[in-house]
Amino acid sequence: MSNEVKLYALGGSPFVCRVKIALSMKGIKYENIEENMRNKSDDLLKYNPVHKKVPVLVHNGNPISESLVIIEYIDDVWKGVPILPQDPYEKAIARFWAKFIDDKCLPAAFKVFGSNGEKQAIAEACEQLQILENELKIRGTKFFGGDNINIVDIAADFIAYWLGAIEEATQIKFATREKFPKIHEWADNFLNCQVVKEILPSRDHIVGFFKKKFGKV
Ligand code: GSH
Repeated sequence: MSNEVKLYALGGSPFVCRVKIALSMKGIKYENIEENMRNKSDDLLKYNPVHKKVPVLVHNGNPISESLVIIEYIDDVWKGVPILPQDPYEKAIARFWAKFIDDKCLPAAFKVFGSNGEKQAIAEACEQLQILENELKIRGTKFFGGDNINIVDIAADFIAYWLGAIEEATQIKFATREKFPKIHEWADNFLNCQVVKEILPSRDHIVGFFKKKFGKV
């Protein structure tokens, strides 16, 4: 099978980084096409007319959108290191937690910064993070994937890396190591993975971006 792989991307995006980590785990070479969110390319609008967002993976001309869907596609198409569990029940559980991160944790965290650290928003975000904290405690494993990262760890890249950078940019700190020791320990392990380290944008880039976004400069 010919393998032309293109990724419509944005360097600082946690969703794009999810896909880059998955591609890197499988050793897939691809063309990175950097988008400008203020002037989206015709190709991006053509390939993702519903959401008009990055990442979009285009494999042999076929576009796929939504980072978690793309990761599943990558895992289905390319053999090698598995990104989702093989066992159907374990796979369903992994999908559940990846969805929980997207549906609950991320919106709650964004609400904290969007509301300039409103007390209620912080309480709600802490409630969601506490669920992840408890889950890590129950599992007692290095990663959500066990000894190695899987789709849940990748889905949580925002929590491991972006959250602390945005806290620094906004000076709104709520997800502290004291409150969430397991999440911090997991994040340290995750950020220490070679495949993750090689992909993530610089922390300064993220802090600078969010300082501007939240009017802190
Ligand atoms: N649920 C999507 C995914 O998982 O891929 C979220 C993707 C997303 O929010 N991408 C942002 C984007 O393209 C960049 S971080 N935003 C453009 C816009 O909102 O106009």
